[in-house]
Amino acid sequence: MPLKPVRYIWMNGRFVRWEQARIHVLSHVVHYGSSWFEGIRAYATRRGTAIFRLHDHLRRLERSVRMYHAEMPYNEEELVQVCKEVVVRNGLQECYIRPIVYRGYGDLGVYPLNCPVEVAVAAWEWGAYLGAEAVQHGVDVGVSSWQRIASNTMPAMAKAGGNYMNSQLVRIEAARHGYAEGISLDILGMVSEGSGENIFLVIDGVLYTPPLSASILPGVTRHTVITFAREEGIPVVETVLPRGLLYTADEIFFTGTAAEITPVRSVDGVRIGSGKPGPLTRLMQERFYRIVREGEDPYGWLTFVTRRASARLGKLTMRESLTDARLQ
Ligand code: PPE
Repeated sequence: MPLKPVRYIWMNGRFVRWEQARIHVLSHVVHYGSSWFEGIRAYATRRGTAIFRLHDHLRRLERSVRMYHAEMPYNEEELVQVCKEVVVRNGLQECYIRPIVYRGYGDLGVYPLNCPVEVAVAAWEWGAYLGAEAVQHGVDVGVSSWQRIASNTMPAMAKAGGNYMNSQLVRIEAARHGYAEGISLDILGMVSEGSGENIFLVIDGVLYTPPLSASILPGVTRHTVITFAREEGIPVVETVLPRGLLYTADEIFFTGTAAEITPVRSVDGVRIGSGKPGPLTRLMQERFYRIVREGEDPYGWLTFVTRRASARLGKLTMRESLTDARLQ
């Protein structure tokens, strides 16, 4: 999917034209993968455009940065404001928002702490992540020969640029084998996650998902699904899952901001359930779309990007803009 440019990207305190949002080739991040990012979706709900779980994504971003001894130059409230403005100024109704923090230009060599920590927030229209039919009909996936990074190599819990070197290998291999996505096992051979999604298995009415100790990213969508399931009275078990379960589960689905809730139709050519999205997967999708399409928000997960939208809801959640000096 080639990027479709919009007008502005926010970079280090101001909006610049999309084409001008550049960094120096000797920036630390280019050489050593030193970046941390988020992927967030804004939806055109019936009540106006709203960003899904913005605060939770920004909190994870701050933690990712902190794990690498860096400090966020902007606080959560500032970045909330910036994310909203990026959507509004680009006239986007529904989009993907990408805040990225990186070590910039100034010093080179592995030791990173003398480089500036910089921040940019971009947004663009991004359709279905695993193919147009994926959410509806499910995807065919394979177990990767690449294992997921281990707890004592790099923290999988941090959404760091460098981690995605591992994800890229998984994704390339999957594509070579004709799969939409690959599933990584951790170094003990237990199920970990997709290259860009968390994974859930349904077995005899119980929802299983790997724990943080299986080198997963603590996904916001994963948490969303766990919340729904508990409310529905469906038992949720976070535990280590041996590979064999991937071939015998009644249902399997991926969760992620980009992938949303995508059913898995087969693993390594073995059909999952009937080969069609199962009832629990469907229920989770329904609950999810009720929030992001209908704009129902019992959990306070939606941040409406305009005053009108939030006013219509009877709560004026939008603060005054950050000073224009900062955002111009
Ligand atoms: N695991 C990984 C490795 C991952 O990259 C993601 C998100 C998740 C789990 C799910 O996390 P969450 O989005 O909070 O539910 N992957 C993002 C990046 C995809 C990309 O290609 O870039 C995403 O879905 O936005």
